[in-house]
Amino acid sequence: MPVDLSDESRYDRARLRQWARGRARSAGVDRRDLLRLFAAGAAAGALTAGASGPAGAASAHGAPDAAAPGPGSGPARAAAPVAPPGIVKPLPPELFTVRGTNAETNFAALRGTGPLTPVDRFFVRNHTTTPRVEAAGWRLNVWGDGLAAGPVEFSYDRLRSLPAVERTLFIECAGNGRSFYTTQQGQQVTGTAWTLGAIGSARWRGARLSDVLRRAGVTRAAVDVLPRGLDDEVVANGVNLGRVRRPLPVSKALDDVILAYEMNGGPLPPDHGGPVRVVVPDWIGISSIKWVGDIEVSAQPLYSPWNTDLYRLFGPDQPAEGSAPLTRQTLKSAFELELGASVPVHRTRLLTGRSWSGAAPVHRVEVSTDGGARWQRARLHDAPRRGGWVRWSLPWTPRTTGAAALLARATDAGGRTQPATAAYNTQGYLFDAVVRHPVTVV
Ligand SMILES: Nc1nc2c(c(=O)[nH]1)N[C@H]1C(S)=C(S)[C@@H](COP(=O)(O)O)O[C@H]1N2
Ligand SMILES: [Mo]
Repeated sequence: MPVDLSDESRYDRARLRQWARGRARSAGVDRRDLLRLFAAGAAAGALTAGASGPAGAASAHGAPDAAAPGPGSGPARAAAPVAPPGIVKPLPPELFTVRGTNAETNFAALRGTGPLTPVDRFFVRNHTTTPRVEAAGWRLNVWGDGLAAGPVEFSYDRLRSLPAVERTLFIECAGNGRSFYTTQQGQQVTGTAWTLGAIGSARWRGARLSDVLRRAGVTRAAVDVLPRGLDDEVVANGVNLGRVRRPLPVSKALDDVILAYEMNGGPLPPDHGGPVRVVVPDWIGISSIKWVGDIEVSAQPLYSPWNTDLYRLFGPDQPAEGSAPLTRQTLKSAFELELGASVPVHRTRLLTGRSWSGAAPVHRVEVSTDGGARWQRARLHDAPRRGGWVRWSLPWTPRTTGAAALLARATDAGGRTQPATAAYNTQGYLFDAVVRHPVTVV
C-alpha cells in the first residue's frame, strides 16, 4: 500500500524504516561505506572540537561536518599553515573568520547594516571549493521516475522566463553556534567550530521550484526531489561521497522552494551558488544546494550522506540510526560585538544584535548585562517576520570594571524561548541556548 508522505514526520518515520530494512537507495553511495564513514567519524569525534576553540582555525579539512580528520590532521595539522580556502570573494579579517574551506561572518561587522547581509560579508560554507559556472552554458537537468516522461532541460534564459518570486530569507548552517557546545557546555562535538556567524539574510529572486517541476511533468508518484551541486565530489576518510546533494520531500519542494538567480538585487555571486542555487525557506543551510546542476525526481525514497549520517541528531538520547533528518532551523540571538570586546566603564553604549528563528517570527528579545541575573526588554527595530531576523538594541552603562557576560534571549511567536542549555548531539547541530558573550569592562 502506498504511504502518504505529505506529512513531514510520517515521511521521516517511513524513510527510517525503509532505510533500516536496506530498501531505500542511497543515491550513489554504498550503504556500507556510509556506515564505515560514520563509525570512523564517531571514533575520532573528540579531535575536531578539542583542537579548535571558538576562534580556532583547526577545522582546516574541507570534509563534511561529521567527517573526522584523516591521519596527520587534527591537532597536529592545526599548527601547519592553513591553506587559503577556495572562495572567490575577498575575506578581509575584519569581516570574516576563515575556518577551513569556510568563512564565518564576524557579527560585529553587521553593526550598521540593514536587514539584508551585504554579499561582501555573507558567510560561505563550501564542502570543497567554489566552482566557476557560467550562466550561458548552465543547464538544469530534471530527471527521474517521478516524471511523466523523459528528462527536461532548463537553460538559464528559460528559468528566467518563468514567473519570478522575490523573498527575504536567511540561510543558516545547521552547525551555527556549534563551538558553544564545547566552550559553554563542556561537550565535545565534531565539525566546523562556528561561533554565531554561519548565518546571513538576503533578498533572493528566482523561479519557483514547483513551476519547474510541473513543467518537467512531475507525477503523483513522486516522493523525493534530489537537487545536486556542480561543485567537486566530496571525499572524506577515503570515501567518495559524490556531489553535494540532499533529498527534499516532494511536499516541501512543491511548497515554497526557490531556484534563485539573484541575491540582493544582483546576479547570484559564485561563492553563493551562481548562476543558480536552491533556497529552502526555514530549513537548515545544507538543504539550499548551490550551483545546482540537476534534480532527480524520484518515486522511491532517496538517501544521501547528507540526510543519513550527517544532519541528523546522534547521541545518547537518540536512536542508533539518529533522529529524523533535520529540517527547520532553531532559535538564536547574537550581539554585534566581538567576543571578548573591551568596553569603557561609565560610558553609555548602545548594545545591538539580531535574533532569528526557523519556526516563527521572533517577537521578544531580552538582554542581561549582569550574567543572567536581571533581564530587560530590548527595543526591536524590525517587524517580526517569518524567515527573517529582527535587529534589536539596548543602551548599557557598565558601572564596574572587570569581566562581564552579556546575554540575549529570544522568544518567537510559536512560544519558543531560547533555553539555558542546548540538547547535546555528537555533531553539534541546532545549538539554541542563550550564549554568554564575554566582555571586559576597562
Ligand atoms: N553544492 C553545494 N551546495 C551547498 C553546500 C556545498 O558545499 N555545495 N554547502 C551547504 C551548506 S552546509 C550551507 S550552510 C549553505 C551555505 O550557503 P552559503 O555558502 O551561500 O552561505 O550552502 C549549502 N549548499
Ligand atoms: Mo551548513
